[in-house]
Amino acid sequence: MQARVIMLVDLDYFFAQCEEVRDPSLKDKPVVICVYSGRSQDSGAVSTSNYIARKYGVKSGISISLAKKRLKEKDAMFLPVNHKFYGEVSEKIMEILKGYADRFEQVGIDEAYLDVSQKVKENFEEARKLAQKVKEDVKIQQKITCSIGVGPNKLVAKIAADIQKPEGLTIVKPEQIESFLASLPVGRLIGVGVKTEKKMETLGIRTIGDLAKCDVQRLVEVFGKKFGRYLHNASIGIDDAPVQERREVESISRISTLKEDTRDLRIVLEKTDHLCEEVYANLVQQGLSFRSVGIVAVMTDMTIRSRSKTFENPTDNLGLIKKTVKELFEKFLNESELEARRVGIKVSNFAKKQEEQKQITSFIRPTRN
Ligand code: DCP
Ligand code: CA
Ligand code: CA
Repeated sequence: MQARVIMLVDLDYFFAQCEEVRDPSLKDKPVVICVYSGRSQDSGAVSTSNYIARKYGVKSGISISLAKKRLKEKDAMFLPVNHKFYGEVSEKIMEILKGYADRFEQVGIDEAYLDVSQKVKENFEEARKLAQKVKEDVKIQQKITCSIGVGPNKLVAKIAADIQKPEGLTIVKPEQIESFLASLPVGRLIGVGVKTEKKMETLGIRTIGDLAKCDVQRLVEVFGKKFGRYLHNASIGIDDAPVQERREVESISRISTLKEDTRDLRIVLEKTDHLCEEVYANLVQQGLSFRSVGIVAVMTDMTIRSRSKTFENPTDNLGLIKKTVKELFEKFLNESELEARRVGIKVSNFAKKQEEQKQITSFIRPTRN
C-alpha cells in the first residue's frame, strides 16, 4: 500500500465560536451555549463553551445551573443553541476544505478527514504547509479557527488534532508514531471509554505505550477477538480505514430491552425518553432536522411492530420527538394484546438545517408502516 497523508480538521469550540463571529464583543468573555430542556428556567445542559469559560470548568455536558454557579459575576454570556446558523457556517467551511483534498470525509458538524497524499506528493513537510494554508483560508473566509492533525492514517491524524487545541497544528510522521502515542493515556483512542479504561487499569495498562507492550492474545482474551485486535493495532498506530465520502444517513435509531415485559406506557416511556435524548444528541452532532418520528417494539413472541408519523416540515425539536413517541406508544399499546420486550425509536426523513423552511407549521399528517 502507498504511503498516505491524512489530515483531520476540527473546528475550535465550534458552536461558541460561531456566536463570537456573529458578535465579536463576546470574544473576551466566557460564552456558554446551552440546550435548555424547558422544564424550569435553567434546566438543561451545556452544549459547548469558549476557552475562557473552560478555564472555570465550564464544558460540554455539565448542567446549566452548575455553569452559572461557576461563572457567577464573571460577565458570562449564556446563549441558546442555534443549529441552523451553525449548520450554515459548517457547510461553508466544509466546501472550503473539500477544495484542499484528494478525498474528503465529513464526520459530524465540525470535523472532516482530508486525504491529501497526492496533493502533497506523500511529503509531510508539504502537508504542514498545506495545513497552514487551510487554517488561513478558513480564518479569512469564515473567521473561524481550527485545529489540525496530520498523520499517515485517520487514527493518528485524529489523535494529533486533539492533542493541541485551540489553533493547533500537530504533524506525526510515520517514524514518529510510536513515540507520539507511547505516553498518551489509552482514553485518547477512539472506542476506549471509561469502562474499558478501568478494565485496562486492572491489567496495569494506562498509556497507549503500555497497551502496545501487551500481548495481542491477552487483549483478545480480555476484550474479545474484534475489539482486542483493534486495540492492538490502534496502540501501534495501525489503521487502514480509507477516507471516503459518507453515504448520507437515512435514519438514526436506538433500541433497548425493558427491565420487564410490559404494556405499561409509563415504563415504556421511562426507557424511550432516554433513547430520544440519545438520538437527539446524534442529530445535533450531524446538523440534521427530521420530518418523521417512529417507534418500534419487539413483542414477547419476538415479532417486531413499528409505527411512525411524518410531519409537513422538517424540525429539530427534542420535545416533539418525545411527544410523538408518547402518542405513538399510547395508541400502539392500547391496540396491542401482547407485552413489549424491547422498545426503540427512530427519526428519519432528514433535511440539512439550512434547507429548513423558516416558518414551521405544525400540521401533522400521520402515516403508518
Ligand atoms: N456538542 C454538543 N454536546 C456535546 C459535545 C459537542 O452539543 N456533548 C456540539 C457543540 C460543539 C460541537 O458539537 O461545538 C463540536 O464538538 P467538539 O467535541 O468538537 O467540541 P468543540 O468544537 O465545542 O470544542 P473543541 O475546541 O474542544 O473541539
Ligand atoms: Ca471542535
Ligand atoms: Ca469535533
